[in-house]
Amino acid sequence: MSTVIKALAFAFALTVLLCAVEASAMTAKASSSNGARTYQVAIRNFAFEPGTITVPAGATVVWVNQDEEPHTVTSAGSGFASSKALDTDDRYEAIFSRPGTYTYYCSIHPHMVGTIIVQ
Ligand SMILES: [Cu+2]
Repeated sequence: MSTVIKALAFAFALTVLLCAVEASAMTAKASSSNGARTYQVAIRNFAFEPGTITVPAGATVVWVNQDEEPHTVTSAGSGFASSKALDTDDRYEAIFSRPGTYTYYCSIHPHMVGTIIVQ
């Protein structure tokens, strides 16, 4: 194979690869903007902030532990799945598809409580 043909083959392969990467990036963007909304709750200074949030049905709630101590997001009922212990900067997500009031607490520090109201 001549050097020119090799160079052309490489350029073609690179173009195909870049197109594939771009296509997958577009797919990821489309799937994250399909109407579902994400709400963040910080875990900071041994408290959930905000302590109570109201979200639409289908929303995703993301907790982020900003403390140096581990915390959990533990459902007070069976309304949603509880987290494991979250270390500093760990995130935990839950999707709330049904309207209702969901209370939760930290199993390590049970005085830490929070409420998700799903409308
Ligand atoms: Cu805690």
